[in-house]
Amino acid sequence: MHSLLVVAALFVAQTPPPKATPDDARAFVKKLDGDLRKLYVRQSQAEWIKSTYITDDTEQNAAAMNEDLMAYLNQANKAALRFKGLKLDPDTERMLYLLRISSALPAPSDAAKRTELANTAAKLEGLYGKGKSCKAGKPGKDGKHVPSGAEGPTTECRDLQQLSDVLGKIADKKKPASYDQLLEAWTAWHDTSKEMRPLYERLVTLSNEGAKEFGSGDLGELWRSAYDMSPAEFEKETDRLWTQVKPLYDDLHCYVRARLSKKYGADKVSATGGIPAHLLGNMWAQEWANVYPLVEPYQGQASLDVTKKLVDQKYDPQKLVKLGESFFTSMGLDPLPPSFWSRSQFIKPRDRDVVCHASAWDVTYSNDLRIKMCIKVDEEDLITVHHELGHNYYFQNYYTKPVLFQQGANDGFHEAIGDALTLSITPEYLKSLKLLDTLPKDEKGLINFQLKDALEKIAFLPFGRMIDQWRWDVFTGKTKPAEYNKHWWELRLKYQGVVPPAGARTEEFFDPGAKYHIPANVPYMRYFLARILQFQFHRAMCQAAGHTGPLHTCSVYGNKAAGAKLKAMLAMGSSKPWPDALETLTGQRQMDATAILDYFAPLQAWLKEQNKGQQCGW
Ligand code: X8Z
Ligand code: ZN
Repeated sequence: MHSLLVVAALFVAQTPPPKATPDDARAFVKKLDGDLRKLYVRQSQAEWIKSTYITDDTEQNAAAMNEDLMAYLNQANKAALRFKGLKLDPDTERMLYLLRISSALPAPSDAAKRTELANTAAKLEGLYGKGKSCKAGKPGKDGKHVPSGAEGPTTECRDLQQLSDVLGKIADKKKPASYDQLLEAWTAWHDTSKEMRPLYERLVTLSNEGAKEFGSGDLGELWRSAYDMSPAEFEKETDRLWTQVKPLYDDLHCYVRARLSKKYGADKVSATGGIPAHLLGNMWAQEWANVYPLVEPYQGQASLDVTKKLVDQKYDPQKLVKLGESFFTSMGLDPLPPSFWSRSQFIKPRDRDVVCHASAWDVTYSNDLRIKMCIKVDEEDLITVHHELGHNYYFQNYYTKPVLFQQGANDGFHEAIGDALTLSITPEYLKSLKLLDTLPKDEKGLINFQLKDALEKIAFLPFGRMIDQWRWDVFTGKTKPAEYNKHWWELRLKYQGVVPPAGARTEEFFDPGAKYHIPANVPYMRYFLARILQFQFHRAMCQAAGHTGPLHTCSVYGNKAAGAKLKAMLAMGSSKPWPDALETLTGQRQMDATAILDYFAPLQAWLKEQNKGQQCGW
């Protein structure tokens, strides 16, 4: 080779790439914001259409938009690596951090795999939304047998709503569901998720590959990286919080089990083991309010049946949402925009499949607020409406920020806002709305009210903690596909003290898929955090409102000072690490379960008395 050429080649090989500067990083995140905004808007429009009208076309359309977004995020994350180690201004630094953790479903750079991942994810959520249990083979009009799977007027299908209604009737005053009906409804729904299993396996494999390219060991680790601390520290945090609240859960479990064992007999509900999952009034045994009449502490107290009042007073879905909005506006927050009322989905359309699982949206990232629900007029959905509006009010207060800052301080914050306000739905507030006739007056009334509350809030805690434990174990590979169901039920027992109805559930089934967030790939630890955080938020708002009595007696309805404090935190979005946001509202920098324990202190003391002499635990 000519010597001059050798020198030139050496020069080329040895010149390091130009070093990225902080200015480059700033320009990068500016462009990122513009690009992401376009991609996010297109994606959420496609998602909205799909979720409110599930067809093969809308599914593919949404999958295609997701694919584009995934491709962009994959390359943007790689491009951002060149800013590693640079001293950057806090906003730029934070956006680069948020970019890395922004996707719950990171895709590999291989285009074919990315397409497969996007299609798989869309199919899984679609399967859940379309899930029905059909009984074919009933006699047709002419008395002939209708073959299994045949669609037609004699094929009777029930969707999640209908099957959940059966479970919810465990303690119905007029016509309670029998043990066998409960078992049948539970089994019918849990059979619908069988076919998700191979798709879920692929989702795990492909998204894990994506997570590795994003610099995490597996997808669970990437999810655990989203809390301004190391993944290992976050796992410890969740354990610390769970340890704080577990004794209260154990007391509740012990009391409820004893009552159910008495009702159904020790052969059906063992006095010392786990509670069968179909006997807690909810498809997933995650919230137990429907068993309240079976476990009511004191008979003959003021009725707490809000559902009956809502129906008597002719509430409709719109009116229920208006009631929710009025709570927020009473605290000085703005009304929802007119487009909210015309664009939301409040009721289940008669003629098409939709994703009924409730959600809240800002479709264009610019105050285009909506909720998507299939509202029933009952107490459960009154609470869910407040929950969803909490999301909308977060959106409303940060929509002027860069898109990467348009998120909760962490995802648990987002889930906790509406719930925090529902803690102010006290008997006094309900009475003022004529949704209760009389106030629970003495200690007995208080215990009834708190027990009903705890069946929602406390019963949920171990469920909230276990779901992602299962996924974390699946994503690391500790749990292999051949043990999906086995591990699911191990964790259900370990955390919740719940067992599968009628014996073991084999690997023929895929019971995790019967819970929306698994096929929809929504991380779940957020709900566990939210159950703790909401009480912390409530305590802080009560302090701002000048409340001095016990925490469970406080309502911040109508309190502008509490509203202003809340608003200040909401407006931060995810622009600062979450401890900063928490401090803005509460003065604390740590998540802390003492507020939820304080709130339920009267009930816990009472439960301890009731459980005396019982062998608690399982
Ligand atoms: O999924 C939800 C909300 C939408 S973010 C309706 N929740 C969890 C669930 O239903 O499992 C709220 C409580 C827990
Ligand atoms: Zn939510």
